[in-house]
Amino acid sequence: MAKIKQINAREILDSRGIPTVECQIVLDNNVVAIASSPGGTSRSSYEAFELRDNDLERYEGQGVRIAVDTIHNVIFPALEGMDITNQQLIDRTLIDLDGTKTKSKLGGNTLFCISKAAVRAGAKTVYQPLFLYLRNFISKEKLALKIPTPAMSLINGGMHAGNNVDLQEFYVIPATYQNFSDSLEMGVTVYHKIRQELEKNHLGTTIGDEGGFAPTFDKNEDVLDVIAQAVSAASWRLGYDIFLGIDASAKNFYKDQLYKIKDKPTAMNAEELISYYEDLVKKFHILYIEDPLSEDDWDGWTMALSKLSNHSLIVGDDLTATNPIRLQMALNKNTINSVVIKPNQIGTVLESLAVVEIARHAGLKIIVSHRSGETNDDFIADFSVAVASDYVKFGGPARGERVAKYNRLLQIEQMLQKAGGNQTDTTNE
Ligand code: 2PG
Ligand code: MG
Repeated sequence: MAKIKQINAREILDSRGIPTVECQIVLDNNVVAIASSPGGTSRSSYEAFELRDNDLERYEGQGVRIAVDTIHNVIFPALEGMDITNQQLIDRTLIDLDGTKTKSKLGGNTLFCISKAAVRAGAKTVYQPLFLYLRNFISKEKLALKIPTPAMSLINGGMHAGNNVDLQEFYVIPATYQNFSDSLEMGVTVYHKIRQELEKNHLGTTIGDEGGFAPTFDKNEDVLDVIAQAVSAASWRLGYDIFLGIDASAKNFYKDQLYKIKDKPTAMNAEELISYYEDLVKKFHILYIEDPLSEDDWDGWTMALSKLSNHSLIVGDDLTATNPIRLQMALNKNTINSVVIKPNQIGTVLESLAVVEIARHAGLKIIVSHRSGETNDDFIADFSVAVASDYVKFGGPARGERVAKYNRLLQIEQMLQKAGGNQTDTTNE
């Protein structure tokens, strides 16, 4: 039985140049595992609290030295000597040490990197790849191992870009009939075709926070036009080979119970916004609509599901916040048929796996997602395979912190191919 011998934590930077927490767990068998926490820009009001120093003399108050000290002085003494494979006890201890519903005492960012590093150290100890080790903590009726389909955010808007686009993310989603590496290649090919389309139209090709292009446009719909042109320039058929998706993140253009986007002269109520989406669905084969309404516009959400779910996945993210109570509310109110899982929104690995179980039971499609502020930690790639998620969204194929996750999925795909489906043959890479 390997035990926790030491925990070192430090403040590092995420991909937005904002501090985040990294920690290293050392075991008495000399195994060392490192993990770091991501952070969101367009955060749900219902996700775990992020502990920041609020010391305006450093990083505009965003420093995480208090979190680092908390790891050394509060968390390490509680976890020292604990069996690393007893993840239930480790996560339980973290939750109890915090003792609040929203992790507001110690911070979800503080707890999450410890929980992740512990899982990683456990996997190394038993010589299992992380995605297989994680399956020890999910239900007995395990789904077949598969690599999810990438939903790649190839144009960034909203809070993820300095442009004028209201909707936050525009996805290209290859049809699910092919394997991961072929899907990835398709998405990347469209990415390069989009660059050519933007250059042809004298639009900017700088990229946003999540590795998608971030030019300015007259209307949100024009973004979809450019992507549709890029898909056809690659000789693929929209609605057959490739589908489009959006993360509206509608809370960011919701004010006084109305939604204001530049495509329409006046602000819209929920019904009008839904009929705007209906037009887009017809015109562009929109398979995936995330956060079409604001996070507390429950009636709007119920209407969206009933009107749009014949053709599209209606996906909760800000709405559900990887939180079991919010997810249950969303199910009771008939608002979604799909859900985003971002483990840092809840704060520990096992709590995120429990939310996946609820979603799976309810028959929802599952999308495992990065955050806009990422590090090169590729944990969510393994997590997505462990839970056999339907899709992943890891951003555009640019910026190391995005590509790290896609590259990890390529590694896992090869490991699974080599093992020929025999899980026990998979070497610990
Ligand atoms: C989202 C996420 C990731 P953020 O809204 O889905 O793309 O954004 O991490 O800024 O919350
Ligand atoms: Mg979202």
